[in-house]
Amino acid sequence: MRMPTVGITCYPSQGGSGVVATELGLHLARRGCEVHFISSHLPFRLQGYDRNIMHHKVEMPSYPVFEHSPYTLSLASAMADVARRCNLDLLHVHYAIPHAASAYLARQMLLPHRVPVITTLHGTDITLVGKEPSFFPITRFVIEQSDAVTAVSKFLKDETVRVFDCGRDIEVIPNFVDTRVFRPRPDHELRARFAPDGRFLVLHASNFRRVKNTPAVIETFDAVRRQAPAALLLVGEGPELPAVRREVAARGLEDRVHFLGHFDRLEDILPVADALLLPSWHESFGLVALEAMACGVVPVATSRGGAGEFIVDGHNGFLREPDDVEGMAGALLELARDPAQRAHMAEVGQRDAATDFGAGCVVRRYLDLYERLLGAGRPVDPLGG
Ligand code: GMT
Repeated sequence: MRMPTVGITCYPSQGGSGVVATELGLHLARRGCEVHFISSHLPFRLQGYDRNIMHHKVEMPSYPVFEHSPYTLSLASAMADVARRCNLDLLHVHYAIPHAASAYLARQMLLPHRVPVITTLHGTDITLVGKEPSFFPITRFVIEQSDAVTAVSKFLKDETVRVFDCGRDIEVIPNFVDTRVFRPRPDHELRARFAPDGRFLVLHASNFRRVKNTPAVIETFDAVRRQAPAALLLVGEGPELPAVRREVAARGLEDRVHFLGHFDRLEDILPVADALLLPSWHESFGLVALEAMACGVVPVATSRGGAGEFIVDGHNGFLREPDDVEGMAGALLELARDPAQRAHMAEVGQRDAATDFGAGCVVRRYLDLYERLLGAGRPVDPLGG
Protein backbone atom coordinates (compact mmCIF):
# COMPACT_ATOMS: atom_id res chain seq x y z
CA MET A 1 0.00 0.00 0.00
CA ARG A 2 1.60 3.23 -1.13
CA MET A 3 1.07 6.57 0.57
CA PRO A 4 0.51 9.45 -1.88
CA THR A 5 3.25 11.75 -3.06
CA VAL A 6 1.95 15.24 -2.47
CA GLY A 7 2.98 18.63 -3.87
CA ILE A 8 2.17 21.49 -1.51
CA THR A 9 2.28 25.16 -2.40
CA CYS A 10 1.81 28.01 0.05
CA TYR A 11 3.09 31.45 0.93
CA PRO A 12 6.24 30.71 2.87
CA SER A 13 6.25 33.91 4.94
CA GLN A 14 4.54 34.47 8.28
CA GLY A 15 0.80 33.97 8.03
CA GLY A 16 -1.68 31.33 9.05
CA SER A 17 -2.12 29.74 5.62
CA GLY A 18 1.62 29.03 5.38
CA VAL A 19 1.61 27.66 8.91
CA VAL A 20 -1.31 25.32 8.21
CA ALA A 21 0.22 24.13 4.91
CA THR A 22 3.60 23.50 6.51
CA GLU A 23 2.18 21.70 9.53
CA LEU A 24 0.01 19.60 7.23
CA GLY A 25 3.07 18.67 5.17
CA LEU A 26 5.04 17.75 8.28
CA HIS A 27 2.24 15.55 9.60
CA LEU A 28 1.69 13.90 6.21
CA ALA A 29 5.42 13.16 6.02
CA ARG A 30 5.33 11.65 9.50
CA ARG A 31 2.56 9.35 8.30
CA GLY A 32 4.67 8.19 5.37
CA CYS A 33 3.68 10.52 2.52
CA GLU A 34 6.44 11.97 0.38
CA VAL A 35 5.85 15.71 0.51
CA HIS A 36 7.26 18.23 -1.98
CA PHE A 37 6.94 21.89 -1.05
CA ILE A 38 6.96 24.08 -4.15
CA SER A 39 7.28 27.72 -3.09
CA SER A 40 9.30 30.89 -3.53
CA HIS A 41 11.25 30.29 -0.30
CA LEU A 42 11.52 27.66 2.39
CA PRO A 43 8.31 27.91 4.48
CA PHE A 44 9.24 29.44 7.82
CA ARG A 45 8.15 26.55 10.03
CA LEU A 46 10.07 24.03 7.95
CA GLN A 47 13.27 23.46 9.83
CA GLY A 48 15.66 20.57 9.96
CA TYR A 49 15.92 17.59 7.69
CA ASP A 50 13.09 15.14 7.11
CA ARG A 51 13.66 12.31 4.67
CA ASN A 52 10.06 12.52 3.42
CA ILE A 53 10.15 16.26 2.77
CA MET A 54 11.70 18.11 -0.13
CA HIS A 55 11.65 21.77 -0.99
CA HIS A 56 11.68 23.04 -4.57
CA LYS A 57 12.38 26.73 -4.85
CA VAL A 58 10.44 28.52 -7.58
CA GLU A 59 12.97 30.39 -9.68
CA MET A 60 11.76 33.81 -10.77
CA PRO A 61 14.15 35.25 -13.35
CA SER A 62 14.11 39.00 -13.78
CA TYR A 63 14.14 40.45 -17.27
CA PRO A 64 14.18 44.12 -18.26
CA VAL A 65 10.92 43.76 -20.19
CA PHE A 66 9.04 42.55 -17.10
CA GLU A 67 7.64 45.24 -14.87
CA HIS A 68 6.95 42.45 -12.36
CA SER A 69 8.32 38.94 -12.48
CA PRO A 70 5.43 36.57 -13.48
CA TYR A 71 5.43 34.40 -10.32
CA THR A 72 2.21 32.63 -11.34
CA LEU A 73 3.82 31.28 -14.52
CA SER A 74 7.13 30.34 -12.88
CA LEU A 75 5.17 28.51 -10.21
CA ALA A 76 3.05 26.66 -12.80
CA SER A 77 6.22 25.54 -14.61
CA ALA A 78 7.79 24.43 -11.33
CA MET A 79 4.66 22.50 -10.35
CA ALA A 80 4.53 20.68 -13.68
CA ASP A 81 8.25 19.97 -13.57
CA VAL A 82 8.20 18.61 -9.99
CA ALA A 83 5.04 16.61 -10.74
CA ARG A 84 6.78 14.89 -13.68
CA ARG A 85 10.15 14.34 -12.05
CA CYS A 86 8.87 13.26 -8.63
CA ASN A 87 5.68 11.47 -9.74
CA LEU A 88 3.35 13.63 -7.70
CA ASP A 89 -0.06 12.09 -7.15
CA LEU A 90 -1.70 15.43 -6.46
CA LEU A 91 -1.12 19.15 -6.05
CA HIS A 92 -2.49 20.73 -2.89
CA VAL A 93 -2.41 24.53 -2.94
CA HIS A 94 -3.06 26.85 -0.02
CA TYR A 95 -4.50 30.30 -0.67
CA ALA A 96 -6.36 30.56 -3.96
CA ILE A 97 -4.55 33.56 -5.45
CA PRO A 98 -2.55 32.83 -7.51
CA HIS A 99 -1.72 29.30 -6.38
CA ALA A 100 -4.91 27.69 -7.67
CA ALA A 101 -4.38 29.37 -11.06
CA SER A 102 -0.80 28.05 -11.26
CA ALA A 103 -1.99 24.57 -10.32
CA TYR A 104 -4.71 24.72 -12.98
CA LEU A 105 -2.07 25.58 -15.60
CA ALA A 106 0.25 22.83 -14.35
CA ARG A 107 -2.56 20.29 -14.50
CA GLN A 108 -3.25 21.25 -18.12
CA MET A 109 0.46 21.02 -18.96
CA LEU A 110 0.63 17.51 -17.51
CA LEU A 111 -2.23 16.08 -19.62
CA PRO A 112 -2.98 13.37 -20.60
CA HIS A 113 -1.53 12.32 -17.23
CA ARG A 114 -4.04 13.63 -14.72
CA VAL A 115 -2.79 15.19 -11.48
CA PRO A 116 -5.72 16.32 -9.30
CA VAL A 117 -5.63 19.80 -7.78
CA ILE A 118 -6.91 20.54 -4.28
CA THR A 119 -7.40 24.17 -3.31
CA THR A 120 -7.65 25.12 0.35
CA LEU A 121 -9.22 28.51 0.93
CA HIS A 122 -7.88 30.34 3.97
CA GLY A 123 -9.59 33.69 4.28
CA THR A 124 -8.47 36.90 2.68
CA ASP A 125 -8.05 35.07 -0.63
CA ILE A 126 -11.87 35.14 -0.60
CA THR A 127 -12.94 37.87 1.80
CA LEU A 128 -10.57 40.63 0.60
CA VAL A 129 -8.25 39.90 -2.32
CA GLY A 130 -10.57 37.58 -4.24
CA LYS A 131 -13.28 40.25 -4.29
CA GLU A 132 -11.03 42.73 -6.11
CA PRO A 133 -12.55 43.19 -9.59
CA SER A 134 -9.24 42.28 -11.25
CA PHE A 135 -9.06 38.95 -9.38
CA PHE A 136 -12.75 38.05 -9.07
CA PRO A 137 -13.29 36.21 -12.41
CA ILE A 138 -10.05 34.20 -12.22
CA THR A 139 -10.62 33.30 -8.56
CA ARG A 140 -14.09 32.08 -9.35
CA PHE A 141 -12.83 30.15 -12.36
CA VAL A 142 -10.05 28.33 -10.50
CA ILE A 143 -12.35 27.49 -7.59
CA GLU A 144 -14.75 25.90 -10.09
CA GLN A 145 -11.91 24.11 -11.87
CA SER A 146 -10.15 22.60 -8.84
CA ASP A 147 -10.76 18.89 -8.36
CA ALA A 148 -11.57 19.54 -4.70
CA VAL A 149 -11.94 22.68 -2.64
CA THR A 150 -11.72 22.93 1.12
CA ALA A 151 -12.36 25.89 3.41
CA VAL A 152 -10.97 26.27 6.92
CA SER A 153 -14.35 27.19 8.43
CA LYS A 154 -18.04 27.05 7.68
CA PHE A 155 -18.01 30.84 7.71
CA LEU A 156 -15.48 30.83 4.85
CA LYS A 157 -17.38 28.19 2.91
CA ASP A 158 -20.59 30.26 3.17
CA GLU A 159 -18.71 33.43 2.19
CA THR A 160 -17.25 31.67 -0.86
CA VAL A 161 -20.67 30.45 -1.98
CA ARG A 162 -22.17 33.91 -1.37
CA VAL A 163 -19.44 36.05 -2.93
CA PHE A 164 -18.76 33.86 -5.95
CA ASP A 165 -22.28 32.50 -6.31
CA CYS A 166 -20.56 29.17 -6.56
CA GLY A 167 -22.47 25.90 -6.70
CA ARG A 168 -19.66 23.40 -6.31
CA ASP A 169 -18.90 21.23 -3.29
CA ILE A 170 -16.67 22.86 -0.70
CA GLU A 171 -15.62 20.71 2.22
CA VAL A 172 -14.97 22.35 5.58
CA ILE A 173 -11.76 21.01 7.07
CA PRO A 174 -10.91 23.20 10.04
CA ASN A 175 -7.44 24.31 11.03
CA PHE A 176 -5.63 22.25 13.61
CA VAL A 177 -3.03 22.51 16.32
CA ASP A 178 -0.24 20.15 17.29
CA THR A 179 -0.85 19.84 21.02
CA ARG A 180 2.56 18.30 21.59
CA VAL A 181 4.08 21.57 20.42
CA PHE A 182 1.48 24.07 21.64
CA ARG A 183 0.98 23.20 25.30
CA PRO A 184 1.23 24.92 28.67
CA ARG A 185 4.87 25.47 29.62
CA PRO A 186 5.28 27.30 32.89
CA ASP A 187 8.36 29.53 32.60
CA HIS A 188 8.46 31.65 35.74
CA GLU A 189 11.68 33.38 34.76
CA LEU A 190 10.36 34.52 31.39
CA ARG A 191 7.08 35.56 32.91
CA ALA A 192 8.82 37.56 35.60
CA ARG A 193 10.66 39.47 32.89
CA PHE A 194 7.44 40.84 31.43
CA ALA A 195 5.23 40.73 34.51
CA PRO A 196 7.61 41.33 37.43
CA ASP A 197 4.88 42.14 39.95
CA GLY A 198 2.51 39.39 38.85
CA ARG A 199 0.72 41.69 36.44
CA PHE A 200 -1.81 40.28 34.00
CA LEU A 201 -0.14 39.39 30.70
CA VAL A 202 -2.01 39.97 27.43
CA LEU A 203 -0.51 38.84 24.10
CA HIS A 204 -1.34 39.80 20.53
CA ALA A 205 0.31 37.97 17.63
CA SER A 206 -0.35 38.77 13.98
CA ASN A 207 1.07 40.02 10.71
CA PHE A 208 0.00 43.58 11.67
CA ARG A 209 -2.22 44.16 8.70
CA ARG A 210 -5.25 46.44 8.76
CA VAL A 211 -7.64 43.52 9.03
CA LYS A 212 -6.05 42.73 12.43
CA ASN A 213 -7.52 45.96 13.84
CA THR A 214 -4.37 46.73 15.83
CA PRO A 215 -5.58 50.16 17.06
CA ALA A 216 -8.18 48.22 19.09
CA VAL A 217 -5.40 46.12 20.65
CA ILE A 218 -3.76 49.22 22.11
CA GLU A 219 -7.01 50.92 23.07
CA THR A 220 -8.31 47.81 24.80
CA PHE A 221 -5.05 47.22 26.61
CA ASP A 222 -4.96 50.85 27.74
CA ALA A 223 -8.45 50.45 29.22
CA VAL A 224 -7.38 47.26 31.03
CA ARG A 225 -4.17 48.61 32.52
CA ARG A 226 -6.05 51.62 33.96
CA GLN A 227 -8.01 49.21 36.13
CA ALA A 228 -5.58 46.35 36.77
CA PRO A 229 -1.79 45.88 36.67
CA ALA A 230 -1.12 44.53 33.18
CA ALA A 231 1.46 44.22 30.41
CA LEU A 232 1.11 43.60 26.68
CA LEU A 233 3.31 41.44 24.45
CA LEU A 234 3.20 42.15 20.72
CA VAL A 235 4.49 39.38 18.46
CA GLY A 236 4.92 39.72 14.69
CA GLU A 237 5.64 42.34 12.10
CA GLY A 238 3.72 44.08 9.36
CA PRO A 239 2.67 47.33 7.78
CA GLU A 240 0.68 48.60 10.78
CA LEU A 241 3.54 48.19 13.25
CA PRO A 242 4.94 51.75 12.95
CA ALA A 243 1.47 53.18 13.70
CA VAL A 244 1.19 50.86 16.71
CA ARG A 245 4.55 52.08 18.02
CA ARG A 246 3.42 55.70 17.67
CA GLU A 247 0.17 54.98 19.50
CA VAL A 248 1.96 53.20 22.33
CA ALA A 249 4.29 56.20 22.73
CA ALA A 250 1.43 58.71 22.51
CA ARG A 251 -0.39 56.93 25.32
CA GLY A 252 2.78 56.69 27.43
CA LEU A 253 2.65 52.89 27.49
CA GLU A 254 6.26 52.12 26.55
CA ASP A 255 7.08 50.50 29.90
CA ARG A 256 4.10 48.12 29.66
CA VAL A 257 4.15 47.14 26.00
CA HIS A 258 6.87 44.80 24.74
CA PHE A 259 7.53 44.57 21.00
CA LEU A 260 8.99 41.12 20.42
CA GLY A 261 9.11 41.18 16.60
CA HIS A 262 8.65 38.12 14.48
CA PHE A 263 10.03 34.72 15.35
CA ASP A 264 9.34 31.24 14.11
CA ARG A 265 8.61 29.44 17.35
CA LEU A 266 5.47 31.07 18.68
CA GLU A 267 5.05 28.14 21.04
CA ASP A 268 8.03 29.41 23.07
CA ILE A 269 6.32 32.65 24.07
CA LEU A 270 2.56 32.05 23.76
CA PRO A 271 2.20 29.95 26.95
CA VAL A 272 3.68 32.72 29.09
CA ALA A 273 0.57 34.89 28.57
CA ASP A 274 -2.70 34.86 30.51
CA ALA A 275 -4.88 35.93 27.60
CA LEU A 276 -4.71 36.40 23.84
CA LEU A 277 -6.33 39.45 22.24
CA LEU A 278 -7.41 39.13 18.59
CA PRO A 279 -9.86 41.92 17.69
CA SER A 280 -9.64 41.50 13.85
CA TRP A 281 -12.27 43.02 11.61
CA HIS A 282 -12.84 39.41 10.66
CA GLU A 283 -10.98 36.11 10.83
CA SER A 284 -12.00 33.21 8.66
CA PHE A 285 -10.64 31.01 11.45
CA GLY A 286 -8.09 32.75 13.69
CA LEU A 287 -5.51 30.00 14.07
CA VAL A 288 -3.50 31.82 16.72
CA ALA A 289 -6.55 31.77 19.03
CA LEU A 290 -6.68 27.96 18.73
CA GLU A 291 -2.94 27.73 19.39
CA ALA A 292 -3.44 29.94 22.45
CA MET A 293 -6.18 27.65 23.76
CA ALA A 294 -3.90 24.64 23.36
CA CYS A 295 -1.34 26.49 25.51
CA GLY A 296 -3.89 27.21 28.24
CA VAL A 297 -4.14 30.88 27.24
CA VAL A 298 -7.69 32.25 27.14
CA PRO A 299 -8.62 33.98 23.85
CA VAL A 300 -10.63 37.20 23.61
CA ALA A 301 -11.31 37.20 19.89
CA THR A 302 -13.41 38.77 17.18
CA SER A 303 -16.94 37.50 16.82
CA ARG A 304 -16.82 38.24 13.07
CA GLY A 305 -15.90 35.20 11.03
CA GLY A 306 -15.11 31.65 12.00
CA ALA A 307 -13.56 31.94 15.47
CA GLY A 308 -17.00 31.13 16.89
CA GLU A 309 -16.62 27.64 15.44
CA PHE A 310 -14.13 26.76 18.19
CA ILE A 311 -14.54 29.50 20.80
CA VAL A 312 -17.72 29.25 22.84
CA ASP A 313 -18.26 32.64 24.45
CA GLY A 314 -17.89 32.51 28.23
CA HIS A 315 -16.99 28.81 28.15
CA ASN A 316 -13.47 28.49 26.68
CA GLY A 317 -12.88 32.13 25.70
CA PHE A 318 -14.70 35.32 24.78
CA LEU A 319 -16.10 36.61 21.48
CA ARG A 320 -16.64 40.33 20.99
CA GLU A 321 -17.37 42.67 18.10
CA PRO A 322 -14.11 44.20 16.81
CA ASP A 323 -15.24 47.74 17.67
CA ASP A 324 -16.43 46.78 21.15
CA VAL A 325 -13.35 47.98 23.04
CA GLU A 326 -15.31 48.17 26.27
CA GLY A 327 -16.53 44.60 25.87
CA MET A 328 -13.04 43.26 25.14
CA ALA A 329 -11.54 45.18 28.07
CA GLY A 330 -14.36 43.87 30.29
CA ALA A 331 -13.62 40.28 29.29
CA LEU A 332 -9.89 40.71 29.97
CA LEU A 333 -10.58 42.36 33.33
CA GLU A 334 -12.88 39.49 34.29
CA LEU A 335 -9.98 37.12 33.65
CA ALA A 336 -7.48 39.36 35.44
CA ARG A 337 -9.63 39.64 38.55
CA ASP A 338 -10.72 36.03 38.80
CA PRO A 339 -7.73 33.68 38.44
CA ALA A 340 -9.89 30.66 39.32
CA GLN A 341 -12.28 31.37 36.47
CA ARG A 342 -9.34 31.99 34.17
CA ALA A 343 -7.75 28.67 35.12
CA HIS A 344 -11.05 26.87 34.56
CA MET A 345 -11.58 28.42 31.12
CA ALA A 346 -7.98 27.69 30.19
CA GLU A 347 -8.45 24.04 31.12
CA VAL A 348 -11.69 23.75 29.14
CA GLY A 349 -10.07 25.49 26.15
CA GLN A 350 -7.10 23.20 26.21
CA ARG A 351 -9.36 20.16 26.23
CA ASP A 352 -11.61 21.52 23.45
CA ALA A 353 -8.60 22.36 21.25
CA ALA A 354 -7.12 18.89 21.68
CA THR A 355 -10.38 16.98 21.28
CA ASP A 356 -11.86 18.67 18.23
CA PHE A 357 -8.92 20.37 16.53
CA GLY A 358 -5.93 18.16 17.26
CA ALA A 359 -3.61 17.46 14.33
CA GLY A 360 -4.40 13.71 14.33
CA CYS A 361 -8.06 13.87 13.41
CA VAL A 362 -7.84 16.87 11.07
CA VAL A 363 -4.88 15.54 9.06
CA ARG A 364 -6.82 12.28 8.75
CA ARG A 365 -9.59 14.25 7.01
CA TYR A 366 -7.16 15.56 4.40
CA LEU A 367 -5.93 12.01 3.83
CA ASP A 368 -9.52 10.84 3.40
CA LEU A 369 -10.00 13.53 0.78
CA TYR A 370 -6.82 12.47 -1.05
CA GLU A 371 -8.06 8.89 -0.93
CA ARG A 372 -11.40 9.83 -2.44
CA LEU A 373 -9.72 11.81 -5.22
CA LEU A 374 -7.16 9.19 -6.06
CA GLY A 375 -9.66 6.39 -6.26
CA ALA A 376 -11.76 4.62 -3.73
CA GLY A 377 -9.80 1.41 -4.05
CA ARG A 378 -6.64 2.91 -2.68
CA PRO A 379 -6.45 3.47 1.08
CA VAL A 380 -3.73 6.01 1.82
CA ASP A 381 -2.98 5.63 5.50
CA PRO A 382 -1.72 2.30 6.73
CA LEU A 383 -1.60 3.73 10.29
CA GLY A 384 -5.34 4.07 10.06
CA GLY A 385 -5.70 7.21 12.02
O1 GMT B 1 -5.06 37.29 5.91
C1 GMT B 1 -4.30 36.90 6.76
O2 GMT B 1 -4.32 37.25 7.91
C2 GMT B 1 -3.32 35.87 6.37
C3 GMT B 1 -4.00 34.59 6.08
C4 GMT B 1 -2.88 33.70 5.76
O3 GMT B 1 -2.23 33.80 4.75
O4 GMT B 1 -2.58 32.87 6.54
O5 GMT B 1 -4.79 34.18 7.21
C5 GMT B 1 -5.99 33.48 6.98
O6 GMT B 1 -5.70 32.09 7.09
C6 GMT B 1 -5.46 31.57 8.38
C7 GMT B 1 -5.15 30.08 8.29
O7 GMT B 1 -6.19 29.36 7.76
C8 GMT B 1 -6.67 31.83 9.28
O8 GMT B 1 -6.43 31.32 10.59
C9 GMT B 1 -6.90 33.34 9.36
O9 GMT B 1 -8.09 33.57 10.10
C10 GMT B 1 -7.08 33.92 7.95
N1 GMT B 1 -7.10 35.39 8.05
C11 GMT B 1 -8.21 36.09 7.89
O10 GMT B 1 -9.29 35.60 7.63
C12 GMT B 1 -8.07 37.56 8.09
